[in-house]
Parts: sequence; structure tokens; C-alpha cells
Amino acid sequence: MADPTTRLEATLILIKPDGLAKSLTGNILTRLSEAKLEIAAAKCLRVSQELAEKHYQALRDKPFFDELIDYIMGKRHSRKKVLAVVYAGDKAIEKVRQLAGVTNPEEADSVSIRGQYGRITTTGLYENVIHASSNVQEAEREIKLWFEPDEIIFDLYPTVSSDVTTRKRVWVPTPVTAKVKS
Ligand code: FUP
Repeated sequence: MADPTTRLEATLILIKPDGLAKSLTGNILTRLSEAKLEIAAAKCLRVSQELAEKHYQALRDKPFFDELIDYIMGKRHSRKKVLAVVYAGDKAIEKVRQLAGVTNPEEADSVSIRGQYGRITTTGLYENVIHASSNVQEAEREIKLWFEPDEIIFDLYPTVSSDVTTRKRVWVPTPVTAKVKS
């Protein structure tokens, strides 16, 4: 069995709805590229109540929890989606957290992503434009929550084959058009 301590380190980042509404995607990805990590997975998705609550389960007793759930679901912004990206590489978690800055945008280094682009709302919620996993355990839990194994190009964590059959939408086949005689 592979030694888990030698595993490729990975971290989850989310560009939150405020980051997308402010057209910061390009700037944020450019800043994150400074860490010289590999993008292992990426997708744009709408966040369900269930996913939001699971993601922030550790904060469920906080007074700002309901506001936080509305925020990550995009209910406070014009963009009801997030961009989720998995970065992999040496010290990925620490490098990305460094570039992201601390949770409170007012306390974050002014050249960090949160320091540059975040704000505190009038109700006191930190709208800090980006989520970044804070440790190895959190990264694993979050990556498994947001991505299926086949959506990630590296084998980050052990998988098993499962025969579960689920109904899913597929593309309608493109009709073969008859050749028009000239
Ligand atoms: P972080 O790991 O930096 O995202 O920080 P937390 O998991 O503690 O917080 C998650 C989110 O809750 C933050 F991104 C913003 C929000 N939050 C507040 O609005 N106020 C707080 O005092 C703490 C967190």
C-alpha cells in the first residue's frame, strides 16, 4: 500500500460568487499560478443547499452560518455558481493559503487575493472571494465532496470500483444530415 505521507498534496480552491460577479476569475487564476502547482481538476457549478451545508459543516453553530450558506450558493450576487479547482503539487495547501491570505479580508496581507479583493459586508460577513483548504485532512474531505474520482486527472486518494447505476443526462445524438444533391 502506498505510504499516505508520500501522497501528492492537493488542495481545493473555490472562486466564490463574489469573485465571479466581480470578473476576478482571470486575476485570481493568474495569482494562483505563482505557486507553480498543477491544475488537477476544474469545473463550474451551481451549489446546492446540501453541498453548501456539508462544505461548511464545521461552522454550523456560528451566527453567520445561514448568511454564509446564501453567500456560497450565490444568493447575494449576480452569479449563482462557483468555480472549483483542485491544485496539486509540493506544499500545495500552504502555498495557496499564502496567496489567498487570511480569512478576514481586512486583516489579510494587502497584496494577497483576499486582501486585494475581499470585503466585509454591513452585516459583518467576510466576502473573501476565494476558499482554500486549510490542512491535509480538510483538503481530502473537501476534494471528495466537490469532485468524483474520474473528474480528477491524478489518483489522489484510493478508489474502489462500484456497480452503482445512476440515471444521468446524456447528449442527444447529432442527426446525420442527408447530402444535398447539387
Ligand atoms: P477559511 O478556512 O479561511 O475559509 O475560514 P473559515 O473556514 O473559518 O470560514 C469560512 C468562511 O466563513 C469565510 F470564508 C468567511 C466566513 N466567516 C465570516 O464571515 N466571519 C468569520 O468570523 C469567520 C468566517
